[in-house]
Amino acid sequence: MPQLNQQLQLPTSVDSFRYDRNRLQTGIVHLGLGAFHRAHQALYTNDVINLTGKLDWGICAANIRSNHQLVNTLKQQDNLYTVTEYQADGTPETRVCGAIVDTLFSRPEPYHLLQKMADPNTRIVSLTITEKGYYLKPASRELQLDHPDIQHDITSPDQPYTAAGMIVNALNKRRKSGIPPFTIMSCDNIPENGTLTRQAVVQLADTTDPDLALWIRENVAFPSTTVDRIVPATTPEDLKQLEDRLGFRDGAAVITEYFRQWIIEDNFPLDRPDWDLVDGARFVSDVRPYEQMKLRMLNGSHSFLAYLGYLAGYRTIADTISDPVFYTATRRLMCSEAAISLEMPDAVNLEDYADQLLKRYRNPGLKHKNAQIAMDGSQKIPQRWLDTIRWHLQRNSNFDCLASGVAGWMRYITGNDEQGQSIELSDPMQADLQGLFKRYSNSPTDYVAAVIKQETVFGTDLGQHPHFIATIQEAYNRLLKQGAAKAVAALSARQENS
Ligand code: NAI
Ligand code: CS2
Repeated sequence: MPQLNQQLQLPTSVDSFRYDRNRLQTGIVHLGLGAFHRAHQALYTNDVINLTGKLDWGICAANIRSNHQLVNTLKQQDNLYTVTEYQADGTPETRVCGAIVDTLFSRPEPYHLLQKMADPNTRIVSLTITEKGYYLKPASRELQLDHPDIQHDITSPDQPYTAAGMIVNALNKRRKSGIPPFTIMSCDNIPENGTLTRQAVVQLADTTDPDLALWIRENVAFPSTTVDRIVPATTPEDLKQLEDRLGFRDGAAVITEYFRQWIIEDNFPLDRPDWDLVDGARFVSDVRPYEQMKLRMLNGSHSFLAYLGYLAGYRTIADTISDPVFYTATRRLMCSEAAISLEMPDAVNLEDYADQLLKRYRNPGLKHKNAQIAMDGSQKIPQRWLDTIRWHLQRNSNFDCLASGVAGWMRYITGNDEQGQSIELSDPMQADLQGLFKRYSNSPTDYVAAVIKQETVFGTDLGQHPHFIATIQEAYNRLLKQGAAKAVAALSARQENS
């Protein structure tokens, strides 16, 4: 079976880039070369280059922690890969993305990556390093200064491990050589992702070089972005299916939906590609309303479906949402609990947004695993659920669906499902959380109270809030007694004003 590379004659059904890729220069260094970057920012950039013919925004994409194999695969394929987009009816369309010109893996030696970041042609450093890659405490959003990886970057700033450490090092090089700083663009699902990235970078720089920290604060742009496109992890079965359909092998293929959206704060002192020439991308002065809408309605309902759906025996979002009680409860979470907490510009209709999301979740082409979304819950739930719950607590209004979500997460992280089968967990706080479960295994009420006392996730307020604690304890006990399917059925049957 032939492999995708620059020499391969593509079948006519596969669209490709229309620019002279050999002349493409690197203008962007991306950290976190995962599925999402390939299906979103890299493809947007590819499409802009197609439209404008400007060849100075090629991407050097790097992994700094995991996914070394992907870097090797892309190198073997001349950094080419396919993106398969599924229409809502399940029809796939495949095209080749050419925007990535170089790929790097930074361990054990970050020298080449740091040089690339310090290069004057690099004008943007973008990030999709997952929520935990920022090393911020999820509730207080302070840098975890005592984390071993951050400690490493404080004591060995020339051999950094973390994205913040790499950025501090490269900005220092540029400052010393009189090269203007690159713009740093986070594309992760964290609130005010530009502001939080700045917080991590400045706080880290401050520990070793306060002058540099001040210079970063005054000179470096950290635009926030809201990103949206559902991109499940590609499975070996996906690759095999593609191979059978296309007649060539692509070990770096990504599968996604047709929908894509990118709302970007327009703050790029060294310029940027005109991403807004492509459908779904927009430059704005303030992304916050869109970001809250997306985090609370999309990501909030995703996590609800992931934990409770998994416990009820479903393995993918599409399967979970095809159960009518999950559909109704999820719509209720979106419209009656999340949407009412949002203040949006007039043109945005949140009921339409909810219905569009529910349609996207049903896409038969996407096998988005509940277990993938369930990962790293301790880093995700503050922005997806807890801020909305605080809104309800202030108004004494109903948040039963969100409370069931929190209870579902607490049940999921015990590591065993409702049939007693073990769940493969992945969360940076896993050891602490499992420790609490073992300690309070005889008392669900104490277990719930002890988890809520974790200030890293729940802040200093929720652990002191009797109504919050009682509501989650009740939801957790209901889940233990009835199981997830019945608990969700009860949510879906509830009268709107009860
Ligand atoms: P992925 O698993 O394919 O890639 C994760 C990337 O993060 C890898 O490159 C990995 O090396 C890197 N990473 C993990 N931990 C890190 C750390 N501590 N420091 C530095 N890098 C680290 O995941 P995918 O799909 O690319 O998603 C990544 C992020 O993109 C998500 O966490 C989310 O914030 C954002 N995103 C993802 C969407 C999706 O549907 N997949 C859609 C919207 C946003
Ligand atoms: C998902 C998101 O993995 C998760 O936690 O909720 O990555 C989701 O697919 C995207 O935010 C959609 O834009």
